[in-house]
Amino acid sequence: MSDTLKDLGGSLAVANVQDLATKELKDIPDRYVRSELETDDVVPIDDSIEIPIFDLSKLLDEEVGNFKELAKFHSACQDWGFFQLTNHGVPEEIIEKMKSDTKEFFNLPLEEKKAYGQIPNHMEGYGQAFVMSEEQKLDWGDMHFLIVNPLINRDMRFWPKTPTSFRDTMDKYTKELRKLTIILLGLMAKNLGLEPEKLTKLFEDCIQGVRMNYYPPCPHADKVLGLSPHSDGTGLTLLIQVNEVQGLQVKKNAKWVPINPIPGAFIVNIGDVLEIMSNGIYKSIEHRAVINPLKERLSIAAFHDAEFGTMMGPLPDLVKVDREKYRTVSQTDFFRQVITSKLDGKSSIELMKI
Ligand SMILES: O=C(O)CCC(=O)C(=O)O
Repeated sequence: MSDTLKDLGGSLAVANVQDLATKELKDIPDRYVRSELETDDVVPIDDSIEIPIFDLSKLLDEEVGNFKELAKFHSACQDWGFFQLTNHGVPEEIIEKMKSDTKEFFNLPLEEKKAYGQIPNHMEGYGQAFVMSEEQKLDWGDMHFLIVNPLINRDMRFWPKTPTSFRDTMDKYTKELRKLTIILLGLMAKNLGLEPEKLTKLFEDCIQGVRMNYYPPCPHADKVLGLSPHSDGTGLTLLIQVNEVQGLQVKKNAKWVPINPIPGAFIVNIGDVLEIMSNGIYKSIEHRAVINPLKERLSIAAFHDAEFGTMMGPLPDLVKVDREKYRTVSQTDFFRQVITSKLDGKSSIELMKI
């Protein structure tokens, strides 16, 4: 059994998009042009459809009687797989520092960032994600990915030294997010009719990875995608936008619904691992990032996965009450499948379905 994500696979090296965007391109290189955007159905941003919003203090307030709120939370995890979370308890100054350090990192000269570049067959570092073939369409964005927890799995070669506060900021930020993840999983477990520890103990020393995304503006924004449609091949994702540029969209009833982030809130989503563990009661939802024609956009996604060595399959208590809907595989096999596939909607989890 693997206790590392090293050498499970990596992405092919492709052009740096931040750099490409500084060149006065007459036309967008063909590999970035996404013809599907011409026919995709996108819900207007001012439409009344929006992902559910929860106030964590209300979800936790047993004195006031949080049954109704918890019931709404359960439905949101079943129907949307996405929600915004306010009053989450993560100190604002830690979030703001994480945002400013991330911004400063992407503002470094290219050569400095490349010192933390991806290496073959490995998923961490600065570069692009999930490029598996020379023919594959490319995303209009760069990213920097780090494994942050378990602490022993940190590979400091990829951790920026500039800004000088980056390492400490990342440490503080992700510690807060691990605590928040356990709180949310405890609520989900209760809603699934489980003793909370049946789920939370699997995530105690969770595998936590952070992807910082940088999407440069593009004069042909309607032709490119910042991040291809995908569901997260992990447990729970907590995302913040670094600046106020909209770009995240989730798929609901075959339409793309833009998310309007609430300042200070986390955007939370269920990943494939929670869909599998909940035996399909909760859903991981396809999402993507679009590009702004004039402004850069930055986001920080923190992924939380069960501890190393956890088998990937439905929780035993849930298959006592319903037929088993997903296969159970080793975590290494599961991760290898996720890491070595291009982002393609919910294709990875489809392979797990019985
Ligand atoms: O940039 C965004 O808003 C989406 C990021 C995302 O989905 C990811 O990093 O997996």
